[in-house]
Amino acid sequence: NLNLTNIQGDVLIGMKKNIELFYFFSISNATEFKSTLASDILPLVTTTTQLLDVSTQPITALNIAFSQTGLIALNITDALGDADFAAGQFAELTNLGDPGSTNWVSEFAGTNIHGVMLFASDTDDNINTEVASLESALGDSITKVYTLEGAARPGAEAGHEHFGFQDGISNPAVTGFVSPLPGQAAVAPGTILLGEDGDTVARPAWAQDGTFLVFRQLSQLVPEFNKFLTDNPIDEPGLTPEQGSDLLGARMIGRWKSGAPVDLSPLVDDPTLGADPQQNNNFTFEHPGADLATNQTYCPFAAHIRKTRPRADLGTPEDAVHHIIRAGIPYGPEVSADEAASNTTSTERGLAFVAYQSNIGNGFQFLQKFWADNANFVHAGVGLDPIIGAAAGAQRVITGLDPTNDTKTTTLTIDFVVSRGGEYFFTPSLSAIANTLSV
Ligand code: N7H
Repeated sequence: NLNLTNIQGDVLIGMKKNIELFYFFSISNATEFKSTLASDILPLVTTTTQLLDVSTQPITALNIAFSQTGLIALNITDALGDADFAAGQFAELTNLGDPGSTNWVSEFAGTNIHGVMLFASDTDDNINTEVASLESALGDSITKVYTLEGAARPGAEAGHEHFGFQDGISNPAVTGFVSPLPGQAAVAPGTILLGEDGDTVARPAWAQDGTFLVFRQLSQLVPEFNKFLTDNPIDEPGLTPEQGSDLLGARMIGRWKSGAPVDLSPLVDDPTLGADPQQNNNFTFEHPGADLATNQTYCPFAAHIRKTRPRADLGTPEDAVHHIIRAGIPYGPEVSADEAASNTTSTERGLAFVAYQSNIGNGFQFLQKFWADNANFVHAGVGLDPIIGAAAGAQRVITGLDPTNDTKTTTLTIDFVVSRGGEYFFTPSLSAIANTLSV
């Protein structure tokens, strides 16, 4: 049984709030910081148990995580057993397909960020109040390096990311915590949590029930994406150009805007299916009478959700380790009328991407580098993931997006998702904060 009062709340179920502030800091005075960590921060750190029930959810939820340089600043020298975490994200940016650091937020370019606090609530006021109170308790023991505020999109777009697609549908079910819904991947707790069943790496005892938090600020060129869809409708008999454009978008993701998987509803959106948790994950890409290795009439091999979770393409049972729990949130304003009319982004928006896993090389990095950025995964010549696949800024060639012509290639001359960088963090258990990090 997992110790849910010891695991920070965002990891297994997310913060359950509409606004989330990522507060990146560096530590200037370790002794003072440790003392405030114990006295003021730890009592506010939200546990999994607290988030499970609406009645126990705090007004403002708080989680905290540390980079490798942050642990060193706290004089914690035990190796956590993760080379990617130890190196930091900046050292690895070419591994992720980023075209150097030109697009990186300057504060992420380096190893100066020691930690991040995640504040989540339903109003800015609540968040500002808690930030001000912690800042005053922390005094000059830390320096604010950078902040990014994410928020659910307004009205009917709530829960949808900026391209317009329902997000947060498919996360793995951690065995011993929840039972999987139909089609949901079931993973051993050790795939996400250090020191739990299924984690095969040697870890210091205090790291148990911690996890690695991958943060990425991923900007999205929404008007440009929409223009691409408008210009390249799939010419399928019976579809209007607008429906053909929607179909192209759905095939790039592998789901319609409602969340309905194209594998179950290949030609039109089906909002009832999209909203039904018993059905919206219940597919494998296998179909009677169709060859799994070649058929793309239901879902392209390159589709974002097929690249990042190939289901039956990798055989059954599903692979055990290449899974992450995603807990990101959109940031930035809605597309303005000017941006829509000019098909050009002028104000940054995107996804404050958060992924949890016990092994960054098996999790986020594997999905990005060996799957999304790999033109020959899951089959030779498939091309990159049209959403997140990156080739250091070079154009991307993708096959299979047109269900009427499997061999037709689509060339994407720009990336619709542009990495602005990020960092790798360790989200410790509450007992690790109490007994190791704050002493
Ligand atoms: Fe993705 N999108 O809107 O296009 N993602 N993602 N992602 N993603 C998913 O199933 C999106 C990113 C995964 O189990 C959905 O919850 C955008 C990175 C995985 O079937 C949508 C960005 C990585 C899944 C998006 C982005 C992943 C997934 C469908 C960046 C890892 C689950 C909704 C701006 C390296 C696959 C859902 C499964 C789903 C979008 C980033 C991974 C709509 C816009 C960087 C594992």
